[in-house]
Amino acid sequence: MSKSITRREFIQIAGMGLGGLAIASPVFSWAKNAVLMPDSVPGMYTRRVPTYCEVCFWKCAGWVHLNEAGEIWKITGNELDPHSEGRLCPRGTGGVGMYYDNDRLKTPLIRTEESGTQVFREAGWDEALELIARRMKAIAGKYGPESVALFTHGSGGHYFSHLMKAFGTTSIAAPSYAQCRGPREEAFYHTFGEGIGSPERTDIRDTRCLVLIGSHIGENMHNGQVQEMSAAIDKGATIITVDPRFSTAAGKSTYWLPIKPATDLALLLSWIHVLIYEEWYDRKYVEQYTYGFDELKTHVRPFTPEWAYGITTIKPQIIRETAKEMANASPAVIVHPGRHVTWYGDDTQRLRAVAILNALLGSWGRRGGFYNPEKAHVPKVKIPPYPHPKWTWRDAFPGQYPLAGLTLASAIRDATHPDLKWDHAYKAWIVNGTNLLFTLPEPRKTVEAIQNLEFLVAIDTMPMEITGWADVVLPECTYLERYDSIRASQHREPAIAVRTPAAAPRWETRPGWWIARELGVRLGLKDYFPFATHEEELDWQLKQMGTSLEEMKRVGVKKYPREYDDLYPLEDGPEGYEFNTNTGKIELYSTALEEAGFDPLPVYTPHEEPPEGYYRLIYGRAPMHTFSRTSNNPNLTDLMAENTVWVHPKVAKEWDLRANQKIWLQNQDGVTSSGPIAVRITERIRFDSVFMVHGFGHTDRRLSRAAYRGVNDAELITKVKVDPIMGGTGMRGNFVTFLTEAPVGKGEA
Ligand SMILES: Nc1nc2c(c(=O)[nH]1)N[C@H]1C(S)=C(S)[C@@H](COP(=O)(O)OP(=O)(O)OC[C@H]3O[C@@H](n4cnc5c(=O)[nH]c(N)nc54)[C@H](O)[C@@H]3O)O[C@H]1N2
Ligand SMILES: Nc1nc2c(c(=O)[nH]1)N[C@H]1C(S)=C(S)[C@@H](COP(=O)(O)OP(=O)(O)OC[C@H]3O[C@@H](n4cnc5c(=O)[nH]c(N)nc54)[C@H](O)[C@@H]3O)O[C@H]1N2
Ligand code: SF4
Ligand SMILES: [Mo]
Repeated sequence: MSKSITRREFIQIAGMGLGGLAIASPVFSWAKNAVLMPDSVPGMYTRRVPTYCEVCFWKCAGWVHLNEAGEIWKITGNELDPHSEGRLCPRGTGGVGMYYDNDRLKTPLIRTEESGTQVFREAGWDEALELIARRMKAIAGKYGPESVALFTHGSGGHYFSHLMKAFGTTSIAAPSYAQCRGPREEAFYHTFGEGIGSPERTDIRDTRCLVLIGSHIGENMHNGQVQEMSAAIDKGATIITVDPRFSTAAGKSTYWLPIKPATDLALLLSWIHVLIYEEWYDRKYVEQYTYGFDELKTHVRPFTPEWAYGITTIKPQIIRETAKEMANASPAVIVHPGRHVTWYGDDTQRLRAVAILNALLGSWGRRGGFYNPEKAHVPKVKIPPYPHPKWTWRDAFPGQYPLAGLTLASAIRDATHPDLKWDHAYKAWIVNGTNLLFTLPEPRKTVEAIQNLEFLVAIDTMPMEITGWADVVLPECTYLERYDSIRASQHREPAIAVRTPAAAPRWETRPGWWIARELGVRLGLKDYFPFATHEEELDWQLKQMGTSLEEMKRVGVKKYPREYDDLYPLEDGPEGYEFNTNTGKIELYSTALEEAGFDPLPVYTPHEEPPEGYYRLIYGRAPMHTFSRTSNNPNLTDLMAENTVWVHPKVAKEWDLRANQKIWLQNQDGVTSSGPIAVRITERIRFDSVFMVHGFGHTDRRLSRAAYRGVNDAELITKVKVDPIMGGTGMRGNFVTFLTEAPVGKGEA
């Protein structure tokens, strides 16, 4: 029996039990693993099984091909799938590497102390699950089940959320809200009465003008969206990209507006000004469907292109010209709502301005603008009602973030931190499929919150930073070794896809569905888990959807006809259309924001500027990686092994930096990067900013290919601007300077 350890040490290496396995294995080169992976000899595979990808949240459906020995060989796209159109992105193809990665978690691990040092010891499933159930019951007995919180991202979310709700807590958070797309969902909801959802309901395929504001499609490799953008370009669409960096998208654009970072709202307000005062907006649509036009017109009167020029550095002529391009394309125009939009803390208001622009252009509900998606309904089996929790995270923040539609991962972290005094407390976290030390800003605060917990369980496939802090680590098998829920995402046409195992789980790894059920049974919640196997559950659901597991294994994807013929409900200007807002209209002027005490029309406020000798830290994606989850993937590290810091030539000259020189970064609060990063000197970044790809700079040495490769942007994000409307964490107000010598205790370049 393990005793409870309160002051956790970060465990980088396995304890004795697993030690032989994990430490003795040399740095596995992909060449070595290739023994398991046959060369691609055409026609040599004998079998294929359907899956949908888990390397990112686009969830493309595909086929896993097996070779004659029955081993996983390659993954290709499913032609019937609207998310992938039969093609996978490089990460999806590289998903094979997740399965073959020998650094994977292999058995359950339990934190223990040996000769004064904390280590993990290998454990059997029974022991690990019993321990977790016992600790959860004890914590619930003492503080209530509400004191257990779940952080989750990815497919397993369904199973663990269900388990938590049955247990009696609704403190369940995904980072995809407060660290990602929360502000855009609330902004669009409070304008059009509906959110954007995923895949985004943007009709890029048929658009004549696409405006990207910090949305770097092409590096942000959401498959269907990238394919549609490329089709739109082929058909002659105008692309306008607003980005302080010359992104891949900027390279394909008619206009690149290298905006001064943090000033986008000024540009948006100015575009609104031009559309209204030049009378380039869709007058009929605005009269028929919107509320608050006169107030908006008065509000934006001062925001001329000349006003915006002084703030954004974008020339007035360009602001007018690009506004005209949008108007010419209207209504087949999309001012893209973006996806990772938690930038500067006024993000809901910035996205409100984006929504208002789209309304003025008449693009919502019209072809080439925003379509009306549908999804297939997946039946749920009858289970007992969930208990009602006595408190939630909201009790820690009375009156704050009133328009947060979902739980804030950052708020649960903050409510666990010893500095926040309130009536309740979080005592245990279950963390599934999210590497919180990379994902949440202010990672030190995350560690301090963890130290304040009585119990931390991490469910992951890899030995990531979060698992190094856990008391119990449960190794999930990869998506290639398991069934998962039926994918029924929104799209133009409802479609479903299934994921089925292409191989047995390697080592002692298990599917999330099984882990959640086994825990449920041990917590006395068996009635909530009526099916003994996931296959049975899927088959039961599929049969009610007019198919079966057996059929789905053959086709992988099935399409359903739309229930209503309303893909573009506002195309012909129907009378009496009701929006799901307080006024039943598209709210240019938001009554909900006004009621909650916020500006009903977006107001520009200047943001802090980098101090002398510092540069704004901006970050983004690379096409061949997803966050921190792929940085040890043998196939994908072959394509890109680490990140670099992009520096403008003028700045490099001032600092006497050479290309590929390894430097350390230090931020405005004196926090220095854990390791060095190579300099990339390029005109593609503004002189006032530096850029890096998120997801590198791992510090867990159990990741043999990723440890200390590049820098983790999150560790330099120590200042956060929280959106008062919905709690999104604005992360782009951090500034860095360069250290060319190794700081004390940080090793060599
Ligand atoms: N600094 C900074 N922070 C950010 C961002 C940024 O760009 N910069 N981006 C933000 C955005 S947009 C988002 S959406 C979030 C993303 O946040 P996360 O989804 O937390 O991102 P990852 O770093 O990929 O962490 C995923 C974790 O899941 C594990 N995992 C992978 N597959 C499986 C599986 O099948 N089962 C289980 N159980 N685990 C699995 C991985 O090993 C890894 O530990 O981060 C946000 N935070
Ligand atoms: N390959 C790959 N694709 C992915 C992911 C991945 O991990 N890998 N993650 C997916 C997920 S969950 C998300 S949320 C999306 C995120 O993808 P997006 O929503 O497209 O992008 P962001 O990460 O917010 O933005 C990065 C871009 O914003 C620019 N930028 C920085 N500051 C400013 C500013 O002040 N103003 C303007 N206008 N631009 C600025 C940066 O230069 C960069 O080009 O990507 C998705 N697609
Ligand atoms: S876009 Fe790429 S990584 Fe994302 S689900 Fe599709 S194939 Fe996988
Ligand atoms: Mo995201």
